[in-house]
Amino acid sequence: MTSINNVNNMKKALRDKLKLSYGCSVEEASEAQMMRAAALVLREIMADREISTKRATREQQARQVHYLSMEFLMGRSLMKNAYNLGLSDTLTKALDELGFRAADVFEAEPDAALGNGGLGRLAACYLDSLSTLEIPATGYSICYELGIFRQRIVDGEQVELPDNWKELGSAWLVQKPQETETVLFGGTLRRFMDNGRLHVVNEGATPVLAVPCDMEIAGFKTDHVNTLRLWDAKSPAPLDMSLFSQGEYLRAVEQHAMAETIAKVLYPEDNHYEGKSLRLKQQYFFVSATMQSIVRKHIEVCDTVMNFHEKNVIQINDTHPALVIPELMRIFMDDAGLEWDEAWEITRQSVAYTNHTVLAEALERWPQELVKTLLPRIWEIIDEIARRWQEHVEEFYHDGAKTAEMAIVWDGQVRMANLCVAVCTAVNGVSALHSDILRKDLFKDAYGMTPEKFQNVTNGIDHRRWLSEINPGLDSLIKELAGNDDYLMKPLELKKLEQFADDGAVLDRLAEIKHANKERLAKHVKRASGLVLNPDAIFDVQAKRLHEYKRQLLNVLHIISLYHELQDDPNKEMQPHTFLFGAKAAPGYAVAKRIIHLINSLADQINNDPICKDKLQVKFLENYRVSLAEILMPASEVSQQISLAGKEASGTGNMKFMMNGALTVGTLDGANVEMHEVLGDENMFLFGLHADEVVRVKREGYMPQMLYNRDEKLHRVIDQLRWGFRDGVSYDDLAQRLLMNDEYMLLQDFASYCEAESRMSATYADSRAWNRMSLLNIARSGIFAADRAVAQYADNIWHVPHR
Ligand code: 26Q
Repeated sequence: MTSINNVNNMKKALRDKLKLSYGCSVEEASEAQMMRAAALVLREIMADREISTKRATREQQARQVHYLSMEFLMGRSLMKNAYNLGLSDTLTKALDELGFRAADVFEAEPDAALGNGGLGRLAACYLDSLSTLEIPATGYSICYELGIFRQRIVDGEQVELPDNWKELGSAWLVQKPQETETVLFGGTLRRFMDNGRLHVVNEGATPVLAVPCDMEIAGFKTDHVNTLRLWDAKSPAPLDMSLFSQGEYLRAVEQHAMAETIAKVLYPEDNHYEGKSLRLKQQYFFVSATMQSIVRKHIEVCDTVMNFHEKNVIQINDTHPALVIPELMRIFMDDAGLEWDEAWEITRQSVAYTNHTVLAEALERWPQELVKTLLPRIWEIIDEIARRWQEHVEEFYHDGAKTAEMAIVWDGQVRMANLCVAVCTAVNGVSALHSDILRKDLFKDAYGMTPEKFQNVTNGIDHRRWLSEINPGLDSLIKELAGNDDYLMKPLELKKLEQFADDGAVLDRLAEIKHANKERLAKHVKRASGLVLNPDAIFDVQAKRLHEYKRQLLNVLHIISLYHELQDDPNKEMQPHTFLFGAKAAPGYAVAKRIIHLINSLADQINNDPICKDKLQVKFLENYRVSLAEILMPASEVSQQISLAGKEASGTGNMKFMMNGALTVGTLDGANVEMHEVLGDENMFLFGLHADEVVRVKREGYMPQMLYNRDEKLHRVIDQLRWGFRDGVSYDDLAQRLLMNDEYMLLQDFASYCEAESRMSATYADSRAWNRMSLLNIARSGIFAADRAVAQYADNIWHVPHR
């Protein structure tokens, strides 16, 4: 292998790859071709290291982590891999010298958007830390042909387009057909005795082939390279005519149809469960392929499954891969010949579960009949686990209500969260408050039985990507002030910045960096939509999936009230304010789509009203995604984290904003609580009810109409929704929703929110105070690094050593 250590041999390697895979010269190559050539150059380095890493793991028989997730929201990889391999400057220079604009080559890479939002992006950040901390680990998911849809805004409304990413994005994927697994669906069970043992076989099942597409995951400042294994679905039977003549026509077509659809598309719902049979097929497909592959490799090394739990730990990312539990039992009993009790002990000690939501509508409950027909053997095993669990609970509590609450199978449904809680060795939430709610509310009875199972691991983000890579100005300043780049491996070193909190020159430079990043974003927005953002206005940003509990609508209500103030007094002195939104709505979530339309109607009104000139702007950024977040975060000054307290499990966008120096306007929800712990009241803008107050007010009877009648400003804002704006669209439906029910208590928190926003604006006017707060936010953001979170999983849940 060519070792690449300078610009010249990088240039040569790029030329060679272009020649080999496209038969073209540098002069003839497009940006996309150059991007793929660069990917090949880096992959060659990573492939060698991946092989060595695997060999070392095998030889040491080290305990391995298997991170199962229906989503990995990877985004782009070229810059990331170059960065981790210590080659980003070399690559950038080489591309420049070959006559390319390096930025254009990086931008030619499509996002690998195999996820909806927080949960998927978290999995991607953790892969980076797993490699960097030198933990032997593999991620597993589905190689969806279509990632999260591309969003277009047409006449103010969201339109979904297919995200065909693989054509160009497959630069990072290596097919491993020799490691194909077969997954069985349907069929009927037959039992027979042989050698005094009961055997179970599935006859007439529909097989689907699972073909691995692997992606190498390089760590930072290490040769350790892990793998992300994405399973592609293929039909075992080619649709050929010879089969038809044998009367196998329907069977062949069915097999094909099944294989064709399974890996077709990522479900675009986020924090919402729908009992679609294709979704269940996807889950079992990737879980079964993964577990067969893991057990096979384990036996190759250890010759027995009896020590499986000592050498492997399976992390279940939300309940979506929960079928690993019955699938492992099935493999141990039906394939490896263990008895129930043996299989149970090994399974139990191998699995750990992370919960990511407490919203009732997001908890998976599969119809028992669906599980039974699609996965007959899995159903039997679940049913038996459920029966034994129920016995155990009855024995412990002697309380029918609790038995019902905690049941795994109840009322014709399989409750996946209860299955995970009953079986797993560890159950964790993703922020202090969220883990507390799991213990005291959602899983309180299970907590009463096994309190030691319940843990917290507050989420973290890949700070190398989300600060160093995407905000080079800030990265340089930090390194210069520290005199080293230690923060890259030790994020808590950011703390050292605090000594510059009162250094005017440093604060000025921080402000300059932010301003330059704002101009960069403004340029991007101008190119994409024509709107000219005012770079001297506060960039006040809410970027996250659109969901009622996240309360984008509360943000809108406040903007309308500011607009009213301007209408009442067009000469009013006010801090210029630019509100930015980025959000995808699930295609079937009508209310969320209405809110997007509303934001666009409001933007149209405000951006075209002369009284708002140089004072107020609103912009909905189309197609929010990882690569857009990478431009947005460094340019943001205010981070909106305004969910109703108790609803947002953690949030991770909040951490990205903070790390890039934005100040938070937020409720005490999710990880905002930990942010508040390190920042204090004086370095963020808190408002709204606390989680326990939400519960109390709801219990005592919440009456949004009273608030509407009592608060004049609020009254006028709600009425404005009814009349709508200059495009003539009425939002009476949204107004009614707030007045009649207001499930997420927007009206309750409205006054407090307006007050926090005006405190924030007043602070912004004092740029010295603002920049000081911004610096302290960056300095104290180190605890939100994924390295810290993954180290906690390693120490407390997986029990594996790490760097
Ligand atoms: C389930 C069944 C059928 C179809 C779709 C789904 C589904 C898909 C995605 C359910 C939930 C999700 C995603 C949830 C999610 O992203 N949760 C977020 O996880 C983050 C990482 O822990 C937290 O920071 C956020 O607070 C949480 O909302």
